[in-house]
Amino acid sequence: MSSTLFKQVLSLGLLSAVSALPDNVFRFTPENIADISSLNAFTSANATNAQFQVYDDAFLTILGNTPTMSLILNSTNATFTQFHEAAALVSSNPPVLFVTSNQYNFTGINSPDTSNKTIVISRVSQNNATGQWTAEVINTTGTAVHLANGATVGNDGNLIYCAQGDLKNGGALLTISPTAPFKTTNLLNSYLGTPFNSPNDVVQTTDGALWFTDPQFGFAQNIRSAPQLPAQVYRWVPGTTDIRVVAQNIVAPNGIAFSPDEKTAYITDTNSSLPFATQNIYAYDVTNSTSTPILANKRTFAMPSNGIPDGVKVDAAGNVYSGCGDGINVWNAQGKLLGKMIVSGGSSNFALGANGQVFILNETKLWLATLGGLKTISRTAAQAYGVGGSVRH
Ligand SMILES: *[C@@H]1O[C@H](CO)[C@@H](O)[C@H](O)[C@H]1NC(C)=O
Ligand SMILES: *[C@@H]1O[C@H](CO)[C@@H](O)[C@H](O)[C@H]1NC(C)=O
Ligand SMILES: *[C@@H]1O[C@H](CO)[C@@H](O)[C@H](O)[C@H]1NC(C)=O
Ligand SMILES: *[C@@H]1O[C@H](CO)[C@@H](O)[C@H](O)[C@H]1NC(C)=O
Ligand SMILES: *[C@@H]1O[C@H](CO)[C@@H](O)[C@H](O)[C@H]1NC(C)=O
Ligand SMILES: *[C@@H]1O[C@H](CO)[C@@H](O)[C@H](O)[C@H]1NC(C)=O
Ligand SMILES: *[C@@H]1O[C@H](CO)[C@@H](O)[C@H](O)[C@H]1NC(C)=O
Ligand SMILES: *[C@@H]1O[C@H](CO)[C@@H](O)[C@H](O)[C@H]1NC(C)=O
Ligand SMILES: *[C@@H]1O[C@H](CO)[C@@H](O)[C@H](O)[C@H]1NC(C)=O
Ligand SMILES: CC(=O)N[C@H]1CO[C@H](CO)[C@@H](O)[C@@H]1O
Repeated sequence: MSSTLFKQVLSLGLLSAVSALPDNVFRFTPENIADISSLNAFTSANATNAQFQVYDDAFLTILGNTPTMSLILNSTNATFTQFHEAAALVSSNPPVLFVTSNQYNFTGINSPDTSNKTIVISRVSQNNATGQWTAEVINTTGTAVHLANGATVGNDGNLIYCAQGDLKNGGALLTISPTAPFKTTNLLNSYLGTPFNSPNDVVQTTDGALWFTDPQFGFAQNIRSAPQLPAQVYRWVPGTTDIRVVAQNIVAPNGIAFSPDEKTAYITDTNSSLPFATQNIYAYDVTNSTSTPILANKRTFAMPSNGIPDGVKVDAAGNVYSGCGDGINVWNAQGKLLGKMIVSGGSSNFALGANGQVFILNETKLWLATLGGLKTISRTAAQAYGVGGSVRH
């Protein structure tokens, strides 16, 4: 091919790719990115017309030709923040996921242990025949779950939950079976005898180890007594005394995830109460320099432009997704922003599912995005990789 012809083909290809963009996709170009007012105006005001923002054309590949974003569930009332955390997907055909609510006031109930706050876990599912979505609050049996937060699907298929604890009970890790009667089993409730602060998010690696974050949100939110441990991140081998602190010097360690090869760990740092919020995603190398994997070479992976990054997940290609103040932000493995799925008001957490599905939690709302080019790893591979444990094909 002559170079002139090649250039024509290239430019035709780009033109058709751009002119073929659906209405709900907006692609930043050197022209519009130079104008900060258009960038800011775009973030929320135009969200209903363009739920997907492309900062790098690699995001077009993830979006596919006809990305969609639809509201699949509202909570029953405006104060019931039913869709807040976890988003642990236990199956995909049809989808079933478990979500944790935010704290909400338990009206009329005097519950001094929790400052009258409650948190519930819901099972979200789709009826295969009608397509109808349902969110049902579950009642667990066994060890009580004190103010649940993040969760993952463990390598054995059980849910592994972080319980933040309350003013009487310390924080804990526990399992919940994914089917009624949702039996719970306590796994761990202290660091070698000292109660955790308020465990927030957990993920399981191939070797079975649980990696989890323990920030001090519980105390800050008046549902836990004063911290007895620094805000830090742990690695624990279930059923053993092998628990180690693997990361410190993070103000509020929150979400945690691994790259598909488990050689990189991502941890979000999220304190929005500081004059300059800590709103970073850190990357670490997972090294075998000791007999046990440890985290080394902490670096800033990304800082979202809008709000704190809360939950974090990784797709099969190693792209990193995080729930931020304007929706889900997506970076490639090198930390370059590829694009955003805009959900006005933001999202604390989400699940990457099969068939390009992304379940996006927005407090009183649950959104479903479908992206033609999103590749998540199969449940079998997820078991092997432990990446969020949140996919099954
Ligand atoms: C979004 O809306 C604002 C206000 O109407 C407008 O100025 C801006 O150009 C729009 N941005 C895009 C990307 O369409
Ligand atoms: C959720 O509520 C909004 C506005 O109140 C309504 O327009 C929408 O149809 C509802 N969606 C679902 C899935 O219930
Ligand atoms: C909202 O829903 C929650 C959960 O069902 C319930 O506890 C609460 O009382 C409701 N609040 C109002 C104002 O209806
Ligand atoms: C819960 O109740 C407390 C005390 O009455 C109040 O300050 C707070 O705003 C309420 N929170 C919500 C989410 O309604
Ligand atoms: C909890 O509710 C009870 C009964 O409504 C009330 O007396 C008490 O002050 C509340 N406690 C807090 C911490 O809001
Ligand atoms: C639900 O539907 C999907 C595809 O339509 C099918 O693969 C799956 O087996 C069905 N699941 C059940 C439980 O019927
Ligand atoms: C859970 O328990 C509550 C209170 O006992 C009850 O009202 C509710 O129906 C139960 N939910 C399910 C799904 O069994
Ligand atoms: C966030 O920072 C504020 C201000 O220093 C502090 O009061 C709060 O406890 C911190 N929250 C967490 C979860 O670390
Ligand atoms: C660490 O060693 C284990 C066992 O030899 C191996 O499976 C794993 O891939 C290694 N991890 C890294 C990050 O090199
Ligand atoms: C689109 C949408 O539902 N946005 C909501 C996300 O959640 C925040 C916090 O509850 C709301 O303020 C937004 O309206």
